[in-house]
Amino acid sequence: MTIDENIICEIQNWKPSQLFSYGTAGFRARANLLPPVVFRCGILAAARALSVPCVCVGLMITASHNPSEDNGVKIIEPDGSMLDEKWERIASKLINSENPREILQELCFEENVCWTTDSKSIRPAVYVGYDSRESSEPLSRLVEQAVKLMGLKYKCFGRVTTPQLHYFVKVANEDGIQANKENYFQRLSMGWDILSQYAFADNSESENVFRVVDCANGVGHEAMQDLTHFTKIDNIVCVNTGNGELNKHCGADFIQKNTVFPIISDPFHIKSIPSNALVHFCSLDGDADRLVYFIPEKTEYSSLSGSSNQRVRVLEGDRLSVLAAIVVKKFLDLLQSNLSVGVIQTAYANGASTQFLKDLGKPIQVECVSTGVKHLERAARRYDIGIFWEANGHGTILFSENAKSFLRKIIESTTGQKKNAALCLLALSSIANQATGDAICNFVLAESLLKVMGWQDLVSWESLYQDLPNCYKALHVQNKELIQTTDQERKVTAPHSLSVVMKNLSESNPSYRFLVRPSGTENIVRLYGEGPSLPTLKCLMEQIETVVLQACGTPES
Ligand code: G16
Repeated sequence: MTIDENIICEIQNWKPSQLFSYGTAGFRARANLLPPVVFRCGILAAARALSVPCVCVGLMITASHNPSEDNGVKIIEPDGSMLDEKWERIASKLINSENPREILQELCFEENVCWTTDSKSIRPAVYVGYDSRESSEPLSRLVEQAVKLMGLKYKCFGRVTTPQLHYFVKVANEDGIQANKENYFQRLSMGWDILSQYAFADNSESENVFRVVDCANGVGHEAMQDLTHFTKIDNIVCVNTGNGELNKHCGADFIQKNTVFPIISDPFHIKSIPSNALVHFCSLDGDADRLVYFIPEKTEYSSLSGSSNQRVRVLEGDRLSVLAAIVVKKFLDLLQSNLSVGVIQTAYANGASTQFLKDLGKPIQVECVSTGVKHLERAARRYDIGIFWEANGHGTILFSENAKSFLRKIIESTTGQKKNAALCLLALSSIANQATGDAICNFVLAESLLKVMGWQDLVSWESLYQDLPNCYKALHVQNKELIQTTDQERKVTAPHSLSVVMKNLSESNPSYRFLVRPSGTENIVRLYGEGPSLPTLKCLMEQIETVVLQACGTPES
């Protein structure tokens, strides 16, 4: 099939000045380097939409937790999940190619992409959304150009969170409904209302609980505002609503990695909270797909607003997994069901959380997979109910069709406790984003789960188990790609010197565990370790750090 020469010509005009690779969550770089990447991604998203029967695919412009001067682009599959791995490889090839004609032709033969723009048949759409970065809206106009050049429909949702766009794509394809923010929030609200009726009844709320949400000065603030409009959740106080810099000294990634209280750029909000209130603090990241909770060590929180070195204890993704698993199990035990439940973690999960989950026993099964939402999600979908969270706060609970129809049957055929348990589980499936991990949904989810457990403060949740002492480091090196891993990233296979040192250290210190891997979103190597004694751990990690720097080179100053 001949490809329209205009398409070839335009793609050739947009050639990136450096090599890019489709990383953990798409292409990311300084925003000024991205226009050619984004244009070519627009073409690729259109090609993906043409390769399968679908209503639409998605394209999100965001660099999530990365600094405000960065940006990024990622494509969303028709079912709302992350881009298929085969297409990730095609994306990297197309973005870097000197000869895009060849790759486009390959797509005709291998992926059935029909490139003619004069087709009378209904063309699918590319749904586009972007975060609050200054560079995002201008980049979206390049996607529009590319998608229209391909003869596809372009539908822009403007500023939305990444998980909202995943949701819009999923429901447009699978439920055939008009995807919009209203039905996104109505589902959340419906879930909360059902739980309020059937599961919260006996904990006379508490309206002394305040929920302080650090919005990372990102697009999550707009979604939180909509949430307060659509749901009956009381006492939500949003901070870092956009007066300060995106992700700078605030947001989920900053809190999780630094364990300090965020700098709050609009402290007047927090000062209005009564001094005797119980406060749930949590942080979203820049595109609101991650959520972590935290407990400040200092209790006079109203004086914390400007401080940057006040320590906090973080309740990260592992804790959300554990909370979800306990509640799901509690309801399932009432139903005496045979539904399978998997909890999926990565090697960053604290070993104490893994042990706690294993000790919960049937029906909970625990699995470890490589970093990246796509790996966790794929594993979670193998269970009737799949709970997945990365330690950094990405995650959700996925309910299979089998699980939902089982619950519906129980609701129709029983009464009393059993019926209520099924209603509550179905309500959880309406709250948890079924396309991908979502900080806004997870805020409602966590607040619901805490209420189901009857816990007003975060300490009850925290006290479930004690984290093993752990340590995280980000290392700047010359060439992070030299590091290769296997066994869900738990073993290093290259460089040889590093793999030998890590093997020896692990063998001589069996109660310690280490993880070294190149980040797929930043130009760093991530080091994680845990074990019974923090001083020993730090000392062992220093040895690893030295070898990483020797093997991968220290960056040129
Ligand atoms: C992205 C991915 C996550 C991953 C994180 C860090 O998150 O979606 O699955 O855990 O990057 O990845 P890496 O360690 O490879 O840098 P986000 O929130 O930045 O989109």
